[in-house]
Amino acid sequence: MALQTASLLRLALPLHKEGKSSASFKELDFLGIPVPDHLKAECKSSLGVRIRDLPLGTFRAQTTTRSPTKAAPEGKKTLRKGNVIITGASSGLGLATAKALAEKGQWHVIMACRNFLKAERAAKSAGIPKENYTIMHLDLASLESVRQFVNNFRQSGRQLDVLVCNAAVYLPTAKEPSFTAEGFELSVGTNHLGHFLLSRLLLDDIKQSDYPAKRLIIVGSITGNTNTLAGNVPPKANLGDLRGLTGGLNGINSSAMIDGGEFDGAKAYKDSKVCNMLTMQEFHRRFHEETGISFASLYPGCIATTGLFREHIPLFRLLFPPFQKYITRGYVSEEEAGERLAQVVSDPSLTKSGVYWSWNKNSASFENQLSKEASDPQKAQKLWDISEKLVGLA
Ligand code: LMG
Ligand code: NDP
Ligand code: PMR
Repeated sequence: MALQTASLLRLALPLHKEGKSSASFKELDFLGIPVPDHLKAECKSSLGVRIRDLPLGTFRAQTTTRSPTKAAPEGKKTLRKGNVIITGASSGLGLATAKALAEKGQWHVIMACRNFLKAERAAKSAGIPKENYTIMHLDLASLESVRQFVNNFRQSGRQLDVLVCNAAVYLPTAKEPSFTAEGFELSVGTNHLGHFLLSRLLLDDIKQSDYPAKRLIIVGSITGNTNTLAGNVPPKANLGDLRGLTGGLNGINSSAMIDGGEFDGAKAYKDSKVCNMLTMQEFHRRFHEETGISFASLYPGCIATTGLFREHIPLFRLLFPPFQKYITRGYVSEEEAGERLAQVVSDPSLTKSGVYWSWNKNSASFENQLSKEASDPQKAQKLWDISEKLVGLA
């Protein structure tokens, strides 16, 4: 631990804005993490580990958009209220986004949640105006429930303008895998396969909407991108040749891990985020031109206080927020992260499709670069084909 502490204190991360994703790893010098040259630490003072030049792990700002929060162009004044489905809106980022959008008054939020009562309480205590939200049951760990949700939504008679795939589980301390109703490892089953089926089914509904800026958004993460320091904290995301996924991720006649390796809950989560980011790009390639829908993913910042870390050890939960606030400076509050995702839903300047959005420390959005694996078109296509089979679409 002393060694780890010393290593951490050497960290300063003057990230190279023009850094390349194909970094050369020369040394194992940070908690056993291979750190590329351009991420190398720089000692500032004995305690004051100073990390310059944020955003950390975001390498290239191709465009920077200072997004006005309330930019409502003249011509859009008569626009009807938009309908947005947000999965996992009962806590954390999803709840904060639901609140940010509902308070704008131009959105009706369908909170798609596995725990109806929890969602109702959360919406009430967040003060979301009653007329601006509806809660509908969705358990992403059951494909049957996903299909049921889609039917229920269709029966509601609402048009669908934007879908936000936000829900996720993270099981970093699990020794053994657990499984969805259909027998897929739970993190990939929920975070990727559940959302894959949901978005495939709802694509038709979004297509039919008459809303001018239709969007499908999937929440990604820095930790799935190995072109960043955060993405190099072990265990690292790696889908390999997808042999475990091809085998059904059931832990019986195939591995529970996408790459066919031994179960590791933290890796399974990061792998699932890679799937989310690959899926968004594959949607873009297949459907953007034909439908005009914008497909996007994002890294909203490190929201170190959310329920995502509920399964981590108590010491981690205690130290992680101050670590992110004062050391990495990657921390963002739930409220701020909610504003960011709300921008991707509704801001007229963030309509570009196929983009992975990130924000710098002044909360200006920019198009970020995905890792080599998370932007590999062959892998995206293979992932799409296997996922279609697993969820019963092919
Ligand atoms: C691993 O554990 C699992 O083993 C693995 O299986 C997998 O699940 C993985 O990716 C998930 O998690 C995680 C963790 C467990 O181990 C670590 O990786 C250690 C890093 C944890 C990161 C958070 C620690 C941050 C500590 C910072 C202290 C905050 C101070 C803020 C004030 C700053 C003022 C300028 O281990 C733990 O969770 C235990 C965590 C103990 C970490 C101790 C590390 C020491 C870092 C020293 C920082 C120096 C700051 C000194 C200031 C002290 C003031 C009190
Ligand atoms: P939370 O745990 O606070 O929120 C996750 C939400 O997902 C909860 O509402 C949870 O429901 C829901 N959920 C979990 N399993 C299912 C399921 N089977 N069916 C339906 N809903 C489910 O975490 P965050 O707000 O932090 O996470 C939101 C998104 O942000 C995730 O995609 C995560 O990967 C991403 N993210 C988070 C970061 C962070 O630092 N926190 C950083 C980068 C990305 P319930 O309330 O019932 O548990
Ligand atoms: Mg990470 C250098 C910046 C940075 C950023 C932006 C994050 C984000 N993390 C950074 C650095 C580090 N983290 C370093 C240097 C370490 C080693 C001390 C470290 C460790 C660490 C752990 C153990 N970090 C973590 C964990 C988790 O369990 C979290 C995780 O991987 O969840 C999948 C996590 C995260 N760090 C982040 C972010 C955003 C997370 C969690 C959320 C997510 O990706 O969805």
